[in-house]
Amino acid sequence: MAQYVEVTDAIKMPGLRVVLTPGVPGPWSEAAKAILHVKGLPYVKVRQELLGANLPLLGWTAQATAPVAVWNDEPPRCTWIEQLYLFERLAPAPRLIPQDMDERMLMFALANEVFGENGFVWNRRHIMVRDFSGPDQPDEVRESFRFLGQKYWYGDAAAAAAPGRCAEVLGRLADRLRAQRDDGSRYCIGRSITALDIYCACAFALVEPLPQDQCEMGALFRSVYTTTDPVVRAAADPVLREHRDFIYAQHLELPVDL
Ligand SMILES: N[C@@H](CCC(=O)N[C@@H](CS)C(=O)NCC(=O)O)C(=O)O
Repeated sequence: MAQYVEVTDAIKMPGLRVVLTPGVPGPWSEAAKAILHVKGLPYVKVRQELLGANLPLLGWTAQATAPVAVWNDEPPRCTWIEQLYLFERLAPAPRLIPQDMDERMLMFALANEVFGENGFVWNRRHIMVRDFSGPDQPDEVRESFRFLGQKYWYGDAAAAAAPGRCAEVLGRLADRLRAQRDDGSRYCIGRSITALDIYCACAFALVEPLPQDQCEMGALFRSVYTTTDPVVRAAADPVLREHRDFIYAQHLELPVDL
């Protein structure tokens, strides 16, 4: 079990502090941890309280969500793209942002589809809210997902669009991975790992989580993460799981340390 410090203590510390939600393998947080692992960057884990008010975190970073990365006295980095630039600056090797401009533009475009606002993970969360906030759910589950829905602007239009948005992103990634495979590469772009490989591998947890011996999850979380939506399932080409398993086996920490 990972060690976490409280936000109130972390604020006073120098160096790299990363706010994470203990026990929850959220894709944005797992990707931040994975990048730090690949780069061998030391950091202190800081506790975010799942579904809590997180007032000290709000005071420190002007928002209440995880992950956040804070380096010394610099501004807190609250989104995946700021975190990637920070980690790449602190540890330039191995490079996770392609040097070639065409590859770099492609990587950020696809990464935004997976991890950006209204991308795959965002819309997959809308589907969770849709499926777990109804009157048939136990009170605690329903209230938790209603809270998440309000926090991340869930509504009828968002729910209606979400499966199609998720499926189009998965389809585009699967096409790309197949083309890369035909060209002799197991990676999303070029012939070595980029941040996009990590984002895809971590996002796939919301289609099918890693097995229990590699990522310990409670029964409720496992069922919330496992996709049952027929549109999303149909788009979950096996090449995506093969890529996730390859990236974890070759580059990331297993079992996942929560
Ligand atoms: N701000 C991040 C996204 C992070 C995010 O949305 N985290 C959610 C994952 S569901 C979270 O921490 N939710 C738990 C909570 O709000 O308590 C980014 O855009 O890169």
